[in-house]
Amino acid sequence: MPDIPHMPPTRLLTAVPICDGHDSAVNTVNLEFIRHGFEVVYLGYHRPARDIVRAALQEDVRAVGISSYNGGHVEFFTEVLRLLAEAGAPVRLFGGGGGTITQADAKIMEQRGVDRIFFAGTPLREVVAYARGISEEAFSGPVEMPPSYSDRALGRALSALERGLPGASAAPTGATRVRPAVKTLRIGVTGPGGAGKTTLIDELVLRFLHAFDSGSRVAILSHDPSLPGGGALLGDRATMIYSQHDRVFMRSSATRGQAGGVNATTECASDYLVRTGFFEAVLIETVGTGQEAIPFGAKPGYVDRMILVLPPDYGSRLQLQKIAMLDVADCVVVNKADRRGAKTAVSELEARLRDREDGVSLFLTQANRHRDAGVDRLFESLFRRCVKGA
Ligand code: B12
Repeated sequence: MPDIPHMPPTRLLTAVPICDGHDSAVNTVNLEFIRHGFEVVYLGYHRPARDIVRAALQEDVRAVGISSYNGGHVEFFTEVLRLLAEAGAPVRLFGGGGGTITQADAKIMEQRGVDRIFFAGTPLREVVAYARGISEEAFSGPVEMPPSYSDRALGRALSALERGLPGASAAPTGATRVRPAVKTLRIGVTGPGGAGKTTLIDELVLRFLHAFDSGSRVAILSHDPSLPGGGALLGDRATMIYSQHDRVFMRSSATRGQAGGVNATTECASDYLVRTGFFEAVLIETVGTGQEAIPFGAKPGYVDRMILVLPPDYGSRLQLQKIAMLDVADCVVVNKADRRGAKTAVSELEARLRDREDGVSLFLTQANRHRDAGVDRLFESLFRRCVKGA
């Protein structure tokens, strides 16, 4: 067994099944998990079994927890188990659904391989104790890398990189590029919390899926902050629609004490994804950042394009003088174009960027609007070269 330098937080994934909008219980359970030091990838409600399993493999979680209140739980949990088994992933499945999952149903589910069902009124400390049991197990055996470079293998490789395991930084062997002539484009997306970075990325992904042929894939490395106790809610997937797709590989990471918007292994993880040759683009989304952050390094940094996303209400013109990214970003996006002050923001930014001699483009977008022309322009400016070559 290789030496494990430190024990990172245990990663769990939680979700609510398709046709079910009861997310109150899962939110309560998530909060309890992160308070106790777990990293929880939350997929949101109304999620098909396939989305849950794809996410579990890419995120390389130890266990999946499902909260189901609208019935059909026996079939739904069974389908998740079937897809996990098909992928050869030893991921535990657990969950709850108040009084709607009867003792008799739970018995059938457990016979089929569900690890544990929690009934109505279970004290949350019992749920946490169960998850602690999983984390102790997680590090008791050797880390085995699957032989092929499936999503599961990529997910495992990124976990090994995070833990600094020996040999983890090697590129997969025998990988062939989908388009040998095209260099993987690395795009860093940053900006303050609430600017709409995740929605903008999801819209760029939608355009990617339409513009590129069905063999090409895109990767996303997204980040959320760790709490002082080590737990984190990794919730970007819950707000994404188009990124729940087989052609998208997404990994959610916590900052784990690193300041600046990403974590200590992000650059390494993006290098790894580039070296696989599987992706046309790797998009890196930071946590909401402050004025002094330059998360991808000073220019040229480790990405090919740096995008700064700002909401129109960044404050006064004076605030713009203090934002370090305005000196290095390749694209500045004023998102939420429908908000008051968006046009003023554009002219103030034009003035702020006027002295930049290295070329910077300014875009006005409304990412939450379908087919927004500003997002179209941003996509074309990023991918023009690649799309033409497709
Ligand atoms: C709150 C609620 C709502 C809220 C949901 C708010 C929200 N955002 O979640 C609202 C009012 C919106 C709502 C709507 C509906 N509801 Co409703 N709702 C409930 C209610 C009253 C409570 C559920 C709840 O959140 N409990 C709080 C949790 C924390 O407590 P708990 O259930 O005991 O949870 C424990 C364990 O079960 C377990 N657990 C639960 N989930 C998980 C997950 C994990 C990972 C783990 C580890 C553990 C775990 O841990 C918890 C800790 O103790 C239940 C009745 C009930 N008493 O269960 C009906 C109930 C679930 N709803 C019901 C129905 C029918 C509906 C509607 C279809 C009504 C309608 N006709 O419009 C809609 C559907 C909404 C949708 N889009 O899916 C039915 C379902 C019937 C069925 N399946 O046979 C129920 C049972 C009410 C009833 N008796 O008829 N509902």
